[in-house]
Amino acid sequence: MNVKRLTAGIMVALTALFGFTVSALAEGRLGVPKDKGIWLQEAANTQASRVVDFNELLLWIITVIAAFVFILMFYVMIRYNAKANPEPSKTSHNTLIEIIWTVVPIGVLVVIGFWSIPLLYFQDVVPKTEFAVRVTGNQWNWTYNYPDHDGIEFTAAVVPKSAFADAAERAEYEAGLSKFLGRDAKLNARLLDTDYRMVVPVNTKVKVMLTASDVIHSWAVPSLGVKLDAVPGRLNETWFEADEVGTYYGQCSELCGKDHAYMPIAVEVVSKDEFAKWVERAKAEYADAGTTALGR
Ligand SMILES: [Cu+2]
Repeated sequence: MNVKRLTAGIMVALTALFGFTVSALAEGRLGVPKDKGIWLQEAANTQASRVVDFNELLLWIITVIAAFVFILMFYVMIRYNAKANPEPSKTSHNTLIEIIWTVVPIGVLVVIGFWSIPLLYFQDVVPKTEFAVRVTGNQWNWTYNYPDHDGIEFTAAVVPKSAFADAAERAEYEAGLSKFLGRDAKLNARLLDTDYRMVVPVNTKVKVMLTASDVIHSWAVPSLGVKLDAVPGRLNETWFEADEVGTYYGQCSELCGKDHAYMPIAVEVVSKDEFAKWVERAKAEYADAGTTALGR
């Protein structure tokens, strides 16, 4: 049974029924949530597509279980109510049924574990990476530090909502971003865009070292399949590899205070050449700041 195709079929049926928008594959690469989307964000790398596939598998398992339980419940309510079945059965034990309801759930858990445990390790065990980026969560922005590139460091904060209503303010933010990235850049998504972006090269394994300076935050980029808590006084590590050039958005995903909803994450994935050029420019301007909670 092709799980992907079946799921797509169901989504199309739902769209026909309720007018939901099925999140189509993005043109170019923009890792953003789709308007009226009800599905997970489109996967942009192996990590994310494995997460999406696993979610689909789980959805099928829980759908079958829920349908079975509901049908059984209604059957019992109708067939064995006091009117239809005035003389109740006095059965108290049935070895076969007990074996079935023990073995079947074990089987279900084994099937889930067969897929979930390897995925967990795939995300958790950091492979050999080319370089690391230290990410520090602050109330309410993110500091990015590149220890392998002379400690380039900058802090990315949300672009205010007003910039999406006011053309002059928007142009100002876009000019700043273009200067930072070294090429024309546009704001793409209200409340997801930041004044600076984490910049990484395409097809490169990058280690993300996470911590926080005040309270617990969580660094999450759905389309890249990354989500990990940033905990003050602790160092958490994860990794990702982006398969395509583009801009990928995420948000702080651990309630961290009043502006938790306003500390988005924007990751700019550029070609290796462009990354090398960016590093040279950024070194001149942002190197050796060394002010993350991790120090240098
Ligand atoms: Cu936060």
